[in-house]
Amino acid sequence: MCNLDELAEALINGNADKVKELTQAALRSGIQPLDIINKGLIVGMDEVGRCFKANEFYIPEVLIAARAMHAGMDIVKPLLSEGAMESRGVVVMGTVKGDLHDIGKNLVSMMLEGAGFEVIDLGIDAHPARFVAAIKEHEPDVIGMSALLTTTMRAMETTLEALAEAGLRDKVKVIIGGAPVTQKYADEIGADGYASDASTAVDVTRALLERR
Ligand code: B1M
Repeated sequence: MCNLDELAEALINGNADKVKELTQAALRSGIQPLDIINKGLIVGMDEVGRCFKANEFYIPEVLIAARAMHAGMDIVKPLLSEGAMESRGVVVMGTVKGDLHDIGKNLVSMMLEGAGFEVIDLGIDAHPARFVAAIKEHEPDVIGMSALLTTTMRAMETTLEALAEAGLRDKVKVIIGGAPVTQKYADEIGADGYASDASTAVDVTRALLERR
């Protein structure tokens, strides 16, 4: 038998082996894969986000919990029938042109995945044309841009210009973040949202999609 609260707790504790074991036990006891995700893994990751925001957890704990979440997801995802897992939305995420920092961007991506979003990761040094191409290919709800350098944050503006030139700006919401980025800058360049940390990025993404 497996209780999903126990699964969420193992995830919060970052115990990937236990998450694997409890996920398999849950499946054996007849719990549906989707319930394992929504009532176990996502519940756990939500709590990790809350702890991170409250400074009860730091970056290593979040990364370890995200790894535990992936251990469970790897088991249940292949069992979902096509379309069974209703994605909360699709996010194309990238570190902007000229910028090689990806630790924060990866953390944001993992928290979004933990919250049930599908994330398409463009990696680092993502030029505006790559965001444009990814929007055409994946039709995301949101694009997320990360920048860690005062020099590269300007690429957020040029990416928004490229989106507008391609006629795509009103097709997606845009959220930005990274150490030098501020709400003021987001307002200046016309981004739809700004988040100072990975957990807030999930809240802002949810709020942007609710408002559509
Ligand atoms: Co770089 N680096 N670095 N660096 N580096 C900084 C950013 C710097 C502040 C260090 C310093 O001088 N004190 C400085 C920037 C100065 C400035 O512009 N103001 C700097 C510099 C100058 C450079 C180089 C130019 C150094 C050189 O070569 N002379 C060079 C640039 C390379 C390039 O990008 N073109 C460089 C290179 C590197 C490494 C490759 C060595 C390495 C990156 C490795 C990697 O990412 N894989 C590196 C690192 C590790 C850092 C520091 C030490 C740590 C950054 C980090 O990962 N933080 C950093 C100094 C520091 O911050 N203490 C520094 C942890 C991470 C979880 O936080 O990314 O802020 P952060 O993400 C947070 C939030 O910002 C937010 O959520 C995250 C989690 O809460 N967030 C978002 C991030 N993205 C978001 C997106 C969102 C929403 C929220 O929505 C989409």
